[in-house]
Amino acid sequence: MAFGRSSRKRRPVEPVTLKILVAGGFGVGKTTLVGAVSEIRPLRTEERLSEAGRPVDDLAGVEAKTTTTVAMDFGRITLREDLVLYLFGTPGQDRFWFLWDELSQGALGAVVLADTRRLEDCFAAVDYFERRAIPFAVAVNCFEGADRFPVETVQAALDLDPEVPVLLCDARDRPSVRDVLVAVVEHAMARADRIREPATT
Ligand SMILES: Nc1nc2c(ncn2[C@@H]2O[C@H](COP(=O)(O)OP(=O)(O)OP(=O)(O)O)[C@@H](O)[C@H]2O)c(=O)[nH]1
Ligand SMILES: [Mg+2]
Repeated sequence: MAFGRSSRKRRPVEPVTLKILVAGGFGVGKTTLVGAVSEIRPLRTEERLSEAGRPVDDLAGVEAKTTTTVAMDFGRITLREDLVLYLFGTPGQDRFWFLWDELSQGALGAVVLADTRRLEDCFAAVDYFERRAIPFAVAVNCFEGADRFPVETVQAALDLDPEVPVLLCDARDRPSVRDVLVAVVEHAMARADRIREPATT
C-alpha cells in the first residue's frame, strides 16, 4: 500500500491559534516585546520620529528612541505544540487610535504594557479593554532607573479588578515576556470557563 507506513506515524497536531494584542502608551516597549519573543522575523511598521512630531511625542524616559510604530507589530510564538499565539502590537500614539478597533477584532486577550514613570499613559488601553470585556493582563516593563513598585500598588493605582494579572517584566527578555503571555492566556481561559459555567447558587 502506497501510504501504509507513513499513515501509522503520529499525525502532526493542528495547533490552536490565538490572537493577543500588545498595547500600552507611547514608547513603553511594545515593539521590543513582540521582537523579543517572536519565532518569525517580526513584521514592523516603524517610521522615524520627526521634528514635526516633537511637540506631541513625549520621549521622557526613552530619549534614545528614534522610531515609532505607525500601524502594528506582528509576531508569532508557539507556547506549546498545540498552542500558537499571534501577537499584534498596537501603535502607542493617540493619533493612531482609529486602528485599534480593527486590530482588536477576534482577539482572545491583551497585554497592557506599563511604565511606572508614566503610568497614566496606559489608562486609555486599560479603559479600552475593560469597556469591551477583552481579558487583559498588565505587565510593568521595568526600565532601569524607574522606581520598583509592588504589583499591589500598580493594581490599586490602575483600579483593576482583583483577578486581572499584574506582572513585572523585561520586554527585552524572552522568558519574561513568555510568562506574561502565559498569564494572559490563562486569565482569558479562566474567564471563558466562568462565563460558560455560571456558579450555581
Ligand atoms: N532599558 C530598557 N529599554 C527598553 C525596554 N523596552 C524597550 N526599551 C527601549 O525603549 C524604547 C521604546 O521601545 P519600543 O519597543 O519602540 O516602544 P513601543 O511601545 O513600541 O513604542 P511606540 O510604538 O512608539 O508606541 C526603545 O528605545 C527600546 O530599546 C526595557 O525593558 N528596558
Ligand atoms: Mg512600537
